[in-house]
Amino acid sequence: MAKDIQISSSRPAAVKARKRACPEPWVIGLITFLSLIVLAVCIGVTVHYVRYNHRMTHNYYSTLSFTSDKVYGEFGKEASKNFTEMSQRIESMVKYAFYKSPLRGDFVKSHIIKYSQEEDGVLAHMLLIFRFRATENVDTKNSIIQRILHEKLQDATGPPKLDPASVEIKKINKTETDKFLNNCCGTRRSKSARQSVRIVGGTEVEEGEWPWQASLQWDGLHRCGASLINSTWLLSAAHCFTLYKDPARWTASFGVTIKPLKMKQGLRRIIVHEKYNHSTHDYDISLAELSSPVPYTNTVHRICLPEASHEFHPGDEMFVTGFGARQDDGYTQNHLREVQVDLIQTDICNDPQVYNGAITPRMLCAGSLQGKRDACQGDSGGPLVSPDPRNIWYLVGVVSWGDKCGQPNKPGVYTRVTALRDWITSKTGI
Ligand code: 4AZ
Repeated sequence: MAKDIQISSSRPAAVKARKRACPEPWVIGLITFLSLIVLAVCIGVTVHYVRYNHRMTHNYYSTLSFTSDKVYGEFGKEASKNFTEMSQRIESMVKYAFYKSPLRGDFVKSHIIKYSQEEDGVLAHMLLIFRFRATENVDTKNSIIQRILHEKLQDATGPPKLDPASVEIKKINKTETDKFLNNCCGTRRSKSARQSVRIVGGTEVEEGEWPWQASLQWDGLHRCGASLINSTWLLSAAHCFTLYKDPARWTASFGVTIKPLKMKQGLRRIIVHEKYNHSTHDYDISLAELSSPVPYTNTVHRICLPEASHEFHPGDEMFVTGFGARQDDGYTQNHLREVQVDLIQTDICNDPQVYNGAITPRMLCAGSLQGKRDACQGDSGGPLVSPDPRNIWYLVGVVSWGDKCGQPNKPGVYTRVTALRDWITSKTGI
């Protein structure tokens, strides 16, 4: 009986609830219709936003003639101080010209790749890089760029004295642009937004970040680092070759991993500095000639050598890279690593509690007096590098020696490239 009462009293309520939960078909239709409209509008807005904001890189090869109080011979040599200063001046004049123009939001940078001598002046050869919106008509850009340079460079204050009317522009593709950049020394591709954590205390790098880094291998086993200074010469440390002298058993590999390697080359000749002293580590420098030239690519190309008179200063940005151990007595690493180091003044490095006078004029110290950031076994011969204001990278030092790795007051000691710059020229013509 109680059961009957329950059934009869609850059934009408359930029916009512079901009726309320089920909307009319036309309401369902309306909701679906409105949802589709909202979705279509969202997709439309997103597509428009992406299309409007998506930018494509466009590259141009441009020449510009100018005169200067300096003669061509003073600045025509790539990686010289005068080359850098002249390039910086012209690049900033060009940048300023675009900043005052309707293309200010599209201009990325200009990059001088070389100079050539003309009858009544000098021709600067440069790459111009823009990022245009996908919606823009790029066919008309050549003439706009040319006109802006004609007009806006008129009032650029020198020296040098530019001839804006001489500007010529040619659109080039990415492959051609890369080829020009890879032929220049010390260029790097901008790295992706990877956190730069800071060998000992370092971090693994991406392909192409340090394109001049080589691994020197004896019978296929990594022994030392080296730097590519042109398509046939590697610069390394003398001590890498003290026990192993036969070039036929050495190979040089390129790329961020030892296995698999990106490119491999045999050695034809090894030149060790005549004054290399094994016990003091003085003149710890060597040259290795490759059996055939390496073709330059985005991931394999040369570093610039500083002039003998160039001075690096504490506070300059510097990195050391290598496949060496992560700690004293550790293992060779299969993946290339980098670590940021500080240049340490020689008088501080020669302090009694540091290296007590062992640092000669052919050496420099870099790392940290607190320890941790350092090169280690297996990094020897590899590069210590620093960028100039144009972000072109120079070889400052060659990993040479140190008291263990990453110890406080025992920074890494490097062969000072500027001190042996003329020796490098005498052997290679570079
Ligand atoms: C080495 O034995 C070595 N901490 C290289 C660099 C340093 C120490 C040792 C610097 O190849």
